[in-house]
Amino acid sequence: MFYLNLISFMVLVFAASCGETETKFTSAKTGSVPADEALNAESEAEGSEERKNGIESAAEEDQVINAETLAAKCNNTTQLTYTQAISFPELPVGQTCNWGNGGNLSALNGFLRARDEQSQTLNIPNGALFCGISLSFNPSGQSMYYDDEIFLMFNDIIFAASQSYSNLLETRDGFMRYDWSRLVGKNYLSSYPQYCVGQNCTIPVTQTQGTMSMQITDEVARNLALALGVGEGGEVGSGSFQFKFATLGDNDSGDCRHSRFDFNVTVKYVMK
Ligand SMILES: [Ca+2]
Repeated sequence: MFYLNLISFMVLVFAASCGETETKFTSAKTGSVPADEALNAESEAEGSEERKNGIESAAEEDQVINAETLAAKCNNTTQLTYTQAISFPELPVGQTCNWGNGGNLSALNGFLRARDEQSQTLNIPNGALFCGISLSFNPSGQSMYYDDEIFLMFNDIIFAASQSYSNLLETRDGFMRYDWSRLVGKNYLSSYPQYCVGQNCTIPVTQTQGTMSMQITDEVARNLALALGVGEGGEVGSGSFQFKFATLGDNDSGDCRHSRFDFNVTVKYVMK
């Protein structure tokens, strides 16, 4: 009887302590921190040094940037605006397509053989988190002309391409990435569609004077920032982002040329 009572007592103590533990666990999970943010904070905490106090812990959690927290930051913080003029100088006929050099092949009709690439740095402040991005093309009123095909990139993410090579190029984090090494030597066909990261796009066709336009939703702009690394905790900003313009050719002296190509970029952002 004594042993039975002892066992009953121990069961009761065990049950009571389990209940207490469960209560503590539940209370630790409740609060104002969203579930996803709490999960991210927990995974971030793995392997990190012990924290000295709760204030430091809260400060580190604030640095977790993902699609949800970036959208909340953009919606709940006064957004700043940064505008910059981007200009890619003309590449005139006869001075282009460095055939056989710098990763280019010799001229050969009907194949992607050579390209010329230009870049312009976006001088946005360090720690800027993108909430929106808009491009205003041809602000000088000039239309553009190119031969044979073009790519406009933001770092390696393709914003616009006169031909989509989704069959050859890699798509990561929802964005197709420019990589010349995957294109060089491949067939140059006229059957590929145009490609655009935005909406309501117009891209002039090869060897035809025209203007480019596109609209980029705020969600796509935030995803761009995340895909380019602003959620990884480092200083991302000035010098980290470049617009790039590539013109491709197959075989003739007019290839890789383009007229001056201008646009104004406006970034809406909040500070990290
Ligand atoms: Ca050509």
